[in-house]
Amino acid sequence: MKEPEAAWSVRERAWMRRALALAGRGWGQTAPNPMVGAVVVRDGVVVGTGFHARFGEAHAEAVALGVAGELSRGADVYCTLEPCNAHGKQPPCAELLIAAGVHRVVAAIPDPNPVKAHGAERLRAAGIAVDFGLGAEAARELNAPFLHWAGGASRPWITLKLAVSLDGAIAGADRARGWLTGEAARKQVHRLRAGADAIAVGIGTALVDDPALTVRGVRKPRVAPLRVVFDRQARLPIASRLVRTARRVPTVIVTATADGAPVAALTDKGVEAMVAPTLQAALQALHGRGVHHLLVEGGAGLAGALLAHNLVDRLVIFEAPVFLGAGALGAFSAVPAAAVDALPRWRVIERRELDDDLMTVLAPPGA
Ligand code: AOF
Ligand code: ZN
Repeated sequence: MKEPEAAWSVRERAWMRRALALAGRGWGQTAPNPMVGAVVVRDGVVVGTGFHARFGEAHAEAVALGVAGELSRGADVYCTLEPCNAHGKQPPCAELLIAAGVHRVVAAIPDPNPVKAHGAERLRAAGIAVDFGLGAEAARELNAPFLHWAGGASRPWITLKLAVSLDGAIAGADRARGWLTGEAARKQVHRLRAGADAIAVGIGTALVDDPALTVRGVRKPRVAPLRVVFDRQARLPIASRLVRTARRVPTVIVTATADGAPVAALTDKGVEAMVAPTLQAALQALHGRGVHHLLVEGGAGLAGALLAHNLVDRLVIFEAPVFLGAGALGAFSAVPAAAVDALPRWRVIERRELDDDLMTVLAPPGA
């Protein structure tokens, strides 16, 4: 549902946009908590800004109020999330806002965390006006994995990322893999990785690419994402990069059975074997061990399985201006056939040019 953004003034929207941009500076640092930003405005002037910089550290409102100091009295505060209402690692922001004597709070979305929620009620009881909804769509998008988890989901939020050619392929006829996209797109992939709790590939991709699945060239996340290979028969080579570094970066294979020499050889090198009979069971198991955001990086088989079962929450396509031509491996060749007169349309959330590549972020039909 679209929020009635028009109900807000241009300046209000700008202040919330600023709060959202501030929130984004916590990218990769706040999980399993959300990213939050806050802007304190007094007489039309921004007098304090803040964001939740790292899990366990000060909340956005506390930082922003600290910057504003005495100027907080009578001010309006723009928050990307409802101010919290209970002691956790940090004191309740609602209390800080009341003590600071603010006039009004504008929050993009409610806090779904039952332990911390209802800050708005507390603020209103203290005579502070609270409005919701400004910037809600962007706030929900920024913290989608957190909201998905807090909403009671039993599997991780899943982002499927694929780099494709103009003809929608991920590999040429010889099936050799190489980089299709340029430097800027690659950097964006590493940023995506930094925002995920785990990064997964299918065994086919692991065998052909020998990927490292680590975060490089961007700010390191607070916790290195878990590396996951969907590998029913435990075919991941002992000499692969993933296995060679498994003692340094946690690495899991999802297998059909824990028995047999191949699994034993891998676990001996520090790889964890997660036994799951189905894709759904695997996702549930990953969720159970704290993976709220799973980034899947291919290949075509795993992508097809996820799409066939409606398990993709966001699709991120990096399209490079190249052709892979006849006999190429289509990125979506494993997706079930569809009828042309009833094609559900994906919703475009963002399109961005990255040098001469094009990134498109999509939400599934109906979501
Ligand atoms: C806010 N402002 O900046 C953030 C909030 O353990 P704690 O005390 O850090 O609390 C974490 C919870 O607080 C988190 O799950 C979410 O509900 C809320 N996050 N709330 O008012 C903030 N980061
Ligand atoms: Zn708080």
